[in-house]
Amino acid sequence: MAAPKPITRLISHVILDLDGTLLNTDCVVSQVLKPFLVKNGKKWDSMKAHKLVGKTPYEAAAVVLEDYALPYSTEEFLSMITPMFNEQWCNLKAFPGANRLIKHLRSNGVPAALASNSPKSNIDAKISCHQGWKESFSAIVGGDEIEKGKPSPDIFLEAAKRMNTDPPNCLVIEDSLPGVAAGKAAGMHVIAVPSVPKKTAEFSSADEVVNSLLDVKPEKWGLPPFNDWIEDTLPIEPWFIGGPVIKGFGRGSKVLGIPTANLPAENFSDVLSEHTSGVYFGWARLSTRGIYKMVMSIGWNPYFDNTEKTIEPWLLHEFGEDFYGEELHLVIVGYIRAEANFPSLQSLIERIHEDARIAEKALDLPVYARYKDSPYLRTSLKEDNSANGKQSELDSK
Ligand code: ADP
Ligand code: RBF
Ligand code: MG
Repeated sequence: MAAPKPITRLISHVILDLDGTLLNTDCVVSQVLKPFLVKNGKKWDSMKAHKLVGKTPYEAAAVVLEDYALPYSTEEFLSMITPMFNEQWCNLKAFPGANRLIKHLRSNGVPAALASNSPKSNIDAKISCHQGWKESFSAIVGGDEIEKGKPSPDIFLEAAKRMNTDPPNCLVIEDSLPGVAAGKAAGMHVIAVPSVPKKTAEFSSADEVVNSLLDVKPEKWGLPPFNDWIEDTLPIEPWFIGGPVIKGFGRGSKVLGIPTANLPAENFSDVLSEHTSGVYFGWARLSTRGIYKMVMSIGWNPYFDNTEKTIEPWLLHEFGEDFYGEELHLVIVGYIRAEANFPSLQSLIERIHEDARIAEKALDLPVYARYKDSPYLRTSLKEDNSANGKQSELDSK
């Protein structure tokens, strides 16, 4: 890894976007729009969802009306769908790392603001469902409180003003292109956390592009570092997945010399959309063989530029044979890094071996070792038809 650039900026204030940055809004958008479109004889196209990211409700509504050739005015359409959205605000999940970041800023006395294109009343409704959030922001600016929404800089300038600071002191964290443009136009530093996968190239105007909030390194900006990393790993709220081992791309062993026992990702689309791509580790159980240490990547394998998000667990044990079709249960307990591209296959392989060494060692630490006894690793998939281990999560507490 390249040596970190010397700190040339000293950030004192952070401004966070809400939808798509702290809160996973995408699922709600499709949950509301899909049935509405079906009722109107149209079919929801998830590929078009990214066009709505970062827009004000009015702009987003206009895009939907045009894309699906719906026979309503923007006002009519908004009056029909707004109540449906309002019912959903409390169901929005925080992205991994969102709570951690908000708490970190607060406990270190770094003033933070929220700046969202959503109307202020929606922001209030959304954050009221997340404990400790409202109190953590020294300013909250809604799209209805300024003249022009993002990409205009107004909203960020207003947030800085309300925090009594100047734009160059502010670090903006944003998932959308209009948001990044707004932050730069305001003369601020911007970290992009793209919510649309594989689109990092489009974010070149941002000062830094990170894969998820877990990858934000405040010390790069002169802010207090996170101190929850333990020996190159970050403990996470554990999650549980399991299923029969299926055929993958057929290149793990052949091309990399690293076999990965793939799970059917379509069975866990909900769990996967909640968790960001990256390299994780934990414990694995093969129903007829036992429990093993495991290191895995989840995502699009940038080096191979896959079109599907896959789950690639490498069990840290020599088996000497295949075990396709066997039941594999995983409990994922820690995070190592974002998935990355590499200049050569050799450097990818070396990095994966490094991940394995990190996981191997970390799993002996009590914080991670205790999950070896998770009931989920003992239950049979047949008993747990949900196959996403939701109920087992409670058991392991
Ligand atoms: P595929 O592309 O079909 O997943 P891989 O080359 O990645 O093929 O090999 C993965 C298969 O190898 C697994 O499905 C499993 O049957 C077997 N295997 C053997 N040892 C291991 C191991 N230590 N970790 C994961 N899979 C292993
Ligand atoms: N693929 C990538 O393109 N980039 C990565 O950073 C990456 N990290 C991985 C880390 C681990 C621990 C494992 C097991 C795999 C990783 N892979 C990564 C995935 C690898 O490309 C994948 O297993 C093969 O493509 C097999 O399908
Ligand atoms: Mg594989």
